[in-house]
Amino acid sequence: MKNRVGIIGAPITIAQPNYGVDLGPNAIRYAGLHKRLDGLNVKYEDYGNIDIKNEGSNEKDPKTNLKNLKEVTSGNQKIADKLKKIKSKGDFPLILGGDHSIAIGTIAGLYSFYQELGVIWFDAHADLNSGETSPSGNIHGMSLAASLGVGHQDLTSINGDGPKVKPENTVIIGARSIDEGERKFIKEHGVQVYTMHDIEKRGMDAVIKEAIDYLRPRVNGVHLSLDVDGIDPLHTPGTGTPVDGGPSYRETFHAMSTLYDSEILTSVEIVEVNPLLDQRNQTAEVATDMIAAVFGEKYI
Ligand code: 6HN
Ligand code: MN
Ligand code: MN
Ligand code: MN
Repeated sequence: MKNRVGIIGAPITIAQPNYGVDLGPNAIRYAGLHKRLDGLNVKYEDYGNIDIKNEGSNEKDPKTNLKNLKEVTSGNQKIADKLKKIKSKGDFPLILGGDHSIAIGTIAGLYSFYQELGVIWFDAHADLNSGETSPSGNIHGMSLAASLGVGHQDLTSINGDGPKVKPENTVIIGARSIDEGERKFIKEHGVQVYTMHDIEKRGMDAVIKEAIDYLRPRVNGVHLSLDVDGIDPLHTPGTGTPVDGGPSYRETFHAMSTLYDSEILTSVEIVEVNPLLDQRNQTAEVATDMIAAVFGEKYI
């Protein structure tokens, strides 16, 4: 990575029900993020955390079936603005969440720079719900749909109306908990999904390489959105919506390392680290290991 890395903490928590995910950015810093980047000779500027107001009623709005829409929207507006600022300086964005709703803001901000943005969504979930389909009303389960232009107008119109990424430029990896409405969405819109079945059958190496080869000719930038619940909760218990049966530490590290080698990424975000649900900050440490891998750390 030749550009300087611009680190931003994006501590939104109210797009899901567990408090503590706002502490994710600092937990990752405490786990040694700066030292790891220093060790890789990666230049960076840490811009600290965006000032987010995490106060909402936490009640589903009976009309929209959404919780805290106004607050999640304004937080993501701030994230989009910050993204634009640091991209204008030429930085490579590294965003630390925060719950997964922050992807709405990061991808909206990136849209100003990449009209053909590719997205790799590494997650146990598809995050393709909307008010109509969501079983929970939690907006962190709707962030990919909103980025694709589907969902409440407030969410889809951050940094300009409409889709910020195309379904054919979107790849989900690691999915194993997909809601009924999300299944329909995938079929209708043609998002590329590698579930755990594909990973089990073909191996992570084949899957990540196919994803890279698929995206490379189609896009002019690739954003990695890494939800730590994508990794098996044996390694990352400190997260709000863990799902058993995910890729191991080894498989995930290999995927990150292969992404580094491919030189395809233009931004990275890591989300859903919740130190209050964790044991001895282990989830932030694993998250930091994965960030190190994606910025070039090798075994030897
Ligand atoms: N995440 N599909 C569930 C929901 O409530 O919509 C879980 C969402 C999890 C969100 O992975 O960021
Ligand atoms: Mn997610
Ligand atoms: Mn998830
Ligand atoms: Mn370690």
